[in-house]
Amino acid sequence: MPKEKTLVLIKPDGVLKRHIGEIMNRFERKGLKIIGLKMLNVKIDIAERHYSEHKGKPFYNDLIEYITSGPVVAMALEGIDSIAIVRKLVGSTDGSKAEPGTIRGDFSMSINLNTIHASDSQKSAEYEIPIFFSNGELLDFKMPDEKYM
Ligand code: FUP
Repeated sequence: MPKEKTLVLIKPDGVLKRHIGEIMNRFERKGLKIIGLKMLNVKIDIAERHYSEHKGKPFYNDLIEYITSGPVVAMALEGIDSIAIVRKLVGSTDGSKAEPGTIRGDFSMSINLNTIHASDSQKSAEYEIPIFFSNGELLDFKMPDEKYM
């Protein structure tokens, strides 16, 4: 399995309910490496690029309005098979149905305020990461425990 990079956004409900630390802790304790990190207010043009695949869907306008409504934490995570592993930790889209123990299952009760975004494929990760991070903002370093991962 190759090392992959994936994009995670802690959405405004996750930030405003003070879950940043707990969510990041779940990724770290699993063994994922944080290689990029920032907090930002997402501007409309960035939101539209990020969610371009959903343009025209009934929930699109609410989605854009929501992701631009408050602070977001963006992070790039790296690890072997990290895209699938992160999606598993995140849980299914609708917080009201997501399994307990997953981030959405533990912190969200709805599909629209579902606390977190994570890239769903290699293609999405390659599209999404550069929307939030320039090359120079992604760090290349080794963790001392990588041989145990
Ligand atoms: P996910 O990959 O799990 O984030 O889910 P999708 O890519 O299908 O949807 C992107 C975002 O659109 C979700 F995080 C929440 C929102 N959404 C709705 O609000 N209503 C829907 O019916 C589907 C998605």
